[in-house]
Amino acid sequence: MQFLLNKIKGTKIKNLPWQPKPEGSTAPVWRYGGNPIIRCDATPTSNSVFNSAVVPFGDGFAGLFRCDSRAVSMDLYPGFSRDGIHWDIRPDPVRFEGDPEVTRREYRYDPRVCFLGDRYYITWCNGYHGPTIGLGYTFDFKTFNQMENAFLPYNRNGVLFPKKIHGYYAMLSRPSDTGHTPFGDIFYSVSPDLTFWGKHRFVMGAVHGDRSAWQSTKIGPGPVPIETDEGWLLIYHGVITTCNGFVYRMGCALLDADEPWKVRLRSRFYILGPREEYERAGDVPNVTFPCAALTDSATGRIAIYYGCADTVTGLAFTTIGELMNYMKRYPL
Ligand code: BMA
Repeated sequence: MQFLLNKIKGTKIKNLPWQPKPEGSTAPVWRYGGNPIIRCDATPTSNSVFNSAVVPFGDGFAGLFRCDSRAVSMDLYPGFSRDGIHWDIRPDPVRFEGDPEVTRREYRYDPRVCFLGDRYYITWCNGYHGPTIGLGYTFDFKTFNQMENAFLPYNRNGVLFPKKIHGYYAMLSRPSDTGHTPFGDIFYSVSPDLTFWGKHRFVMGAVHGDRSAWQSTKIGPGPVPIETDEGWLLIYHGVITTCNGFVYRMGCALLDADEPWKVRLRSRFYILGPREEYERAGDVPNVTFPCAALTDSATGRIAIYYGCADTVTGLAFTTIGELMNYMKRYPL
């Protein structure tokens, strides 16, 4: 059963990385054949390179990569690519300019990058007496400015919307605890200036019970929401607690265009989960964790970048039509 052909709004990316869906596949998302695209030792000191954020930049792409070092410290490293598949990740982490109280580094991980107005904004999980949402910007991925942390600790997974909504900057986030957080729902907050955040709204939560157990422990926003003709398409992660620990999979939802805390559609089934060896085995087994999506408005194609088992970076593909059909066919 096919539904209406939906459209992605926004820019065209002519050189979006892409492979067609394998013949006979019934999955809404399929992996790049050359996965993982970034190995754990991509920089001279890295132990692992995973939950990472990429955007179109110049003739190619740029991004910030979560590299855990061989001291097993967590930081963000800039990287550049011509094709979105082969990446040159710089050997040194970003250095932020800004108020020393805020730039004082405890740890940084799980970046998202969002082009908005004239610059690339960066959000990440920032250590400041516990995890909170760090916020900064760059124009060139060479110099970086840090702003105030968006929220009080504790929070992970802060994701900006790529345009202002009713005149306000808008962000999804997932309040947490200081540990590995056995709970977690997604909230929406707005700000007039990217410093003061408020009007917090509940968006959606973990699904308790058996109906959609892959997202029964916690959920968190993934890539920057994708603007479509029907609302905001959100790819997110969902977690179940098993006897061997957490398992991280991906799902998707459609948020209202004007009031994005209202969920219009949400998939009951996950769209991608740990299946391949590099997703199943690594420093943290059974994790597929999306942090970025490149989209092409001309074709409706979507390329998802995701961390695999907290060790390497994978690439997967889908289209707006695939995800909309899946949500409408298998609604929560
Ligand atoms: C979360 C974050 C992610 C990580 C996941 C699985 O709390 O630390 O970066 O991928 O756990 O370990």
